[in-house]
Amino acid sequence: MGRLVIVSNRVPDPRERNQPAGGLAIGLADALRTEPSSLWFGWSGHQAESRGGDPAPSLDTHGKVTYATVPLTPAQHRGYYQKFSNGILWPLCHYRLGLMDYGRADWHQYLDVNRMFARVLKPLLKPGDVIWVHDYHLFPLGQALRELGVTNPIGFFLHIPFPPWSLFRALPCAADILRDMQAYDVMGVQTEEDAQNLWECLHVEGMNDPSRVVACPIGIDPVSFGEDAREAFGGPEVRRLRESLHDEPLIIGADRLDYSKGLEERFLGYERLLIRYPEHHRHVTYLQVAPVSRGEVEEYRLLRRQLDETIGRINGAFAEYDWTPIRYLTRPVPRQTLAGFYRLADVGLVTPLRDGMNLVAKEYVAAQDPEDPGALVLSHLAGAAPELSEALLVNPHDADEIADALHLALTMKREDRKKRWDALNVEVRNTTAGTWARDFLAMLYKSQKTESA
Ligand code: ADQ
Repeated sequence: MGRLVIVSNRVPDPRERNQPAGGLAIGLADALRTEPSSLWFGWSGHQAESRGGDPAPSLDTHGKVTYATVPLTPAQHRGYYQKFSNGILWPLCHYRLGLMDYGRADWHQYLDVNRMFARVLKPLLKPGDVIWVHDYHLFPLGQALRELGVTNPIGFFLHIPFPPWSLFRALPCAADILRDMQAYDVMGVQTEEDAQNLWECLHVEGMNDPSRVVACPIGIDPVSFGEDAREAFGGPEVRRLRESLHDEPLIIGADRLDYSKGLEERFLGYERLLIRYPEHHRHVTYLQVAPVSRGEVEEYRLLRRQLDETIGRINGAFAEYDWTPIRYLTRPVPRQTLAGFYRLADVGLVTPLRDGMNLVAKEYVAAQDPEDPGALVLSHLAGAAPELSEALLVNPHDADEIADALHLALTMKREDRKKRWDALNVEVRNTTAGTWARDFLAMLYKSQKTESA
């Protein structure tokens, strides 16, 4: 049997204890544990000037996984990664057309980097390998590999939402991307809505086989996450946090500092809670952990400044000399410590304006004490919402709705919390990182058999 070859923009450094906060690396690391052997290919995270020709990949084997990485030149990093991937595709796929800043040179850089990845990867491939490409940075990679003569099965999974044709067609190179994507044997997205949107777009560009587009929601490893949460709960960080709260309730949020996560709207929702339900003054604390992400992109710098201002304003207006309504950290917190914080928190607050899935919502559920679980307040625009329909679902644009849901969550009786959590927990245990990878790969293998039949 061949290897599983994973291709993603960033490849995690297996020696780093604290991986950057990012859903893709976490979902895949959980899924890879069950694979007999695999190759993980992508960008090293470093930049280096070109010495002419393609870079040679660095190979590093840890256990069953070989990591093969290449650096990018500063010009590639800017055009392919910062501009085209994060300044054009990311806002477009999160329905934020107004933030899309298109430039044709960036599109060409994006294509060139995808072709370079294909040229460097091809000699590392073996005949039985199955290739699984991840995310919006690599839409054209499958086609670039096919043009080099690669005939192995190639699947693609998109971790972020896919918008409808009426929006996607605003991208000047939409048709090129959709034509290139048809090189993939299977294309997976997080939800039925994304699958419908992608299928509609591919169909406009001439594809006639809907069975190649599948909804395959990602999950976490709930058992190991639950264990991490229990262990961290007894540790020094959770003890310090607990002692600082003096038995008063805690609301927790944890997101990369990204405009898709709805942080500004969430703070305004919390402010509405303090305005409309003053009984929570001097009692409730909201801890938001939001590690800085993509700090070199202008939009993210602006967002950070705006959040600093909003939090300063809310704390300035409501704080007492012995109570701070919002505690805000822009450093990453180790994932295990975060698991302990989730277990301690009475409310998990997850309100993205759009999100492919949102693993934090699932992690919050997995971390709870089954006898006395907290309540989850979740945006109905997160990809996780159809599965986690027993959460307190809110529209993240409606500050009053967030305030009402927070009040309900803070005052909910234990039996009600338990009933909701039981239903949520069933979902989190049914769809895991393991079932996600297994289901997707089963479809990829099946497509191979159908083709050769
Ligand atoms: P992300 O946008 O990164 O992922 P998410 O799914 O929530 O979003 O995953 C974030 C991960 O980082 C979680 O595992 C979380 O625990 C961790 N994390 C968040 N804040 C952290 C912090 N402060 N410190 C340490 N760790 C932190 C993308 C898509 C999502 C999709 C995933 C997986 O945008 O929609 O769910 O990929 O497909």
